[in-house]
Amino acid sequence: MNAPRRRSFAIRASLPSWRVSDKFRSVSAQLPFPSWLKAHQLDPAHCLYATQLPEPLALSRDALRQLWELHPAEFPELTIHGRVVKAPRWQQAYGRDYRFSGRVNRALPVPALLEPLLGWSKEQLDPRLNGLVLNWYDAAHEHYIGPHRDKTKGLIRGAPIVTISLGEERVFRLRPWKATGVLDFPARHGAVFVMPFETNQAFTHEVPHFTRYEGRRISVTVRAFDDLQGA
Ligand SMILES: O=C(O)CCC(=O)C(=O)O
Repeated sequence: MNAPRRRSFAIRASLPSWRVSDKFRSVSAQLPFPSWLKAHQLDPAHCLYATQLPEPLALSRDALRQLWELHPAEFPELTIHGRVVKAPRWQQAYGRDYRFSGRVNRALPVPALLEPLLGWSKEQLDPRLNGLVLNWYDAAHEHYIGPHRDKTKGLIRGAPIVTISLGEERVFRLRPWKATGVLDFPARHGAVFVMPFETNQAFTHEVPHFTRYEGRRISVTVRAFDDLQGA
């Protein structure tokens, strides 16, 4: 067994400072999202909303280490352009199966550690949110997620996709679908991004790897799975 890596989970508890070009600075919150979410206008019709996880929900270093240990042993397989490849990160669904790229990530029961995050998301953001998908990124393995739009089949139409970042800061990068441009948002420990359904259709999102990274990040994504629709 490997010795624990001391440098993991270096958490910076600073407030977000958004590095989005002035042209796209926050304009206004659009209903139905709560007014305490900060709206970042991406184009005239689409926003990404953001906030910081409330202090009582912030996971301690010990809790983060426990969460890290939950990652599966194997990398999930993806089919990209007809080829089966291993994803460059670990992934696990909790509460609801997650179907993507022709595969099904069979859900495990939601662990007690994650229940407060799901509960908060439902109570504060959208009561339809019902399932979690975690991604574990280890900079030592150059983990990342490439540009993609979340598949909407199996999701409740109109419900947002929530991403909670834990651990090392990364960049959450958006690009307009079939157009040029990049919008970067710092995904710090405790950052919460709320992506409206329509924003997911109009923009890709990704979490790139850069050589400056040396720690570990976990993203807790919260979605509204349509139990009646199934696969
Ligand atoms: O890790 C993240 O912040 C994004 C995860 C993601 O894009 C996904 O699960 O589809």
